[in-house]
Amino acid sequence: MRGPIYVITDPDAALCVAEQARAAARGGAAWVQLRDKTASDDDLAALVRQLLPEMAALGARLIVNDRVEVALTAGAHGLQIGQGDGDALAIRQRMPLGMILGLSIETVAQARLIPSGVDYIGAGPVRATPTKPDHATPIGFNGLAQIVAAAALPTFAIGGLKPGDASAVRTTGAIGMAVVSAVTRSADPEAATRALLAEWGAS
Ligand code: TZP
Ligand code: MG
Repeated sequence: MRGPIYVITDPDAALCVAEQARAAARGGAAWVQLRDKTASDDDLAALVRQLLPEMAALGARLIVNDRVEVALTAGAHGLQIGQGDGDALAIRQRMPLGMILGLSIETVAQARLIPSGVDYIGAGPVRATPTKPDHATPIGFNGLAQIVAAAALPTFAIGGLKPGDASAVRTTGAIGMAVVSAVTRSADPEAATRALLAEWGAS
């Protein structure tokens, strides 16, 4: 797993999703996730196809949230699934070699039961966040450290993370941080991404 900054797009932010993805990748995000609960599969697949070469040229991996069929048909670099998005092992078996599978983890109990075939986990929310109104109970940095230890997989922290959090995240053993609003709601998403990356490097 390369690169600590993982930016997830928000269809409700001022900048369109494609421009959010480009700004994040230009700012040094190694991971860009398209997360849109309302776009049609066809529209999302078209966006993936459009962005894939651009993300690759900028050194970023393009991950699709939730939509297994979109990720597979459009050939995304990876897929992020949650606890309710289907059987990870069965999904892995449909994925081509080299495609990345991420799983969202909310509790230590879930972290102890990660199916094989998962490449990394997103653990959180660390803090409560309005970006995901239906989120699970926040785990805090202590909970994050427990999940990192239990999962024994590369772990990205997620949920309510802002500038100033890199050192606390790093201390837990997480390999990076995933953010939505800290980048997409910033006046300058590219600069915001670059600042998170610099902070991680200095922490
Ligand atoms: N999963 C857990 S929290 C979250 C997701 C997608 C949203 C994180 O958004 P923000 O704005 O970085 O708190
Ligand atoms: Mg999901």
